[in-house]
Amino acid sequence: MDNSADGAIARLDTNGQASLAAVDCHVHELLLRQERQERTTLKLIASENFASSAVLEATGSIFTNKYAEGYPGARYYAGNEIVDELETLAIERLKALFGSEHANVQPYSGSPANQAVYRALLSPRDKVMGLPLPEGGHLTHGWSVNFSGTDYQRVPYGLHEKTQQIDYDRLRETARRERPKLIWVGGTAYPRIFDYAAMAEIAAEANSYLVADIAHISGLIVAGAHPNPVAHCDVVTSTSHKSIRGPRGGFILSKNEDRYQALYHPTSKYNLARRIDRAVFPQLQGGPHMNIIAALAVALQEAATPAFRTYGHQIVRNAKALAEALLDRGYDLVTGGTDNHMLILDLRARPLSGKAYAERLARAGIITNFNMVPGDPRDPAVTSGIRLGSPAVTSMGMREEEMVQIAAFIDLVCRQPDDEKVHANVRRDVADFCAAFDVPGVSDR
Ligand code: DSN
Repeated sequence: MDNSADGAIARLDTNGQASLAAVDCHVHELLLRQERQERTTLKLIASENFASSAVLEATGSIFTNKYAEGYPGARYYAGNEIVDELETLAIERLKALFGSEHANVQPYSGSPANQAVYRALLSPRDKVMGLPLPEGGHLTHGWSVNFSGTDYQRVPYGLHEKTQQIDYDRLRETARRERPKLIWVGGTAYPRIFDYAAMAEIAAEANSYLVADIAHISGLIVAGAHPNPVAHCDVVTSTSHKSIRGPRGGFILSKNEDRYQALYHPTSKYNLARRIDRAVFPQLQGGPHMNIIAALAVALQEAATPAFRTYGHQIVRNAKALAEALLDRGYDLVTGGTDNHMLILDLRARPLSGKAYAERLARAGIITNFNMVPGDPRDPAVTSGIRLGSPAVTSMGMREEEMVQIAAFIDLVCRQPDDEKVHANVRRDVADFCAAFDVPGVSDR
């Protein structure tokens, strides 16, 4: 086979059908290596999952080729009748699943979705309340190095010192005093249920917009394993690739009307839904990624099934089982456990940093991310914690008993962090352990 660049281009030019292996053996080889990694390691990153083969097929489809700036029925390019149907299908499925009045499926991911919320609701320098990153919040909820922390006034709210859960009383006091225009509820490292009803009361008292970021938990919400914030919030944002198991993208749900239109947007001729849409396009983005929107529609179809409901509840059962097994082995967990899909190991009492443990675990085939813990004395690039999540291993079909074994693997490595033989043995055992399970989108292709 002629694998030279010239040979590859010639084949592509003649029929446009050459396979990846024929066109680019380098990328193909990397893909095979990544596939092998996905099949033989434990993916415990709380924000990752395995998209199904159907979702991957739509992601890699010819919808990649279509430019469709604008919205269904109002595009800036011709030939969009089919993708109009496609985008409308995704929107309608999303509205039905979450019970939302309005949906926008064009954000390229979670951070752009959140950026659109700022554009639609606020003016630069307005006050924004959010959970700080070290306490489990997200960069875009007002963290200092992010646009949300530099272009807006940050008013952080925090955790209760003892419970390490959101201190709603203190939050209420701060909101009354500061009167932020927007309050975020959501995060990336918060292992408990969010009390949306309490947050809605607090936001109403302070004339604040309430925006839920459900990127991590959207799959749990659809499955009924976490409360749905839609009724309580003005806007809800999410990524589409975490627990909801779709392609890498984002979406925004909102009410149609703005309850603070007269107060904050008296001269705008657009209601809340239109302002969200206009913030996404044309203010921030260009053409939507129609292949991703197609894959989102597929994922939403999958998420509407009874099997997905079972899956969502099993995610939580697995996270709780993993938490219990680690507590039994003497580990400290932020908040002492979990109500959702993730747990945060607090390693401050142990000799190494979160980063060092995460690196050792990765050598043993256990893929995690190092993470700040509340009150962390270490830098965000080092940290004293590790975040673990159950969505991906639950997609492989693992249940509570496998979580007990995973805790044993983690413990073996963390007890002997500098013993490379232990890492190698656990790596082999983890691969054998994973071989008994299917990996959606990988082993079924
Ligand atoms: N990177 C995401 C996560 O891992 O939670 C947040 O943006």
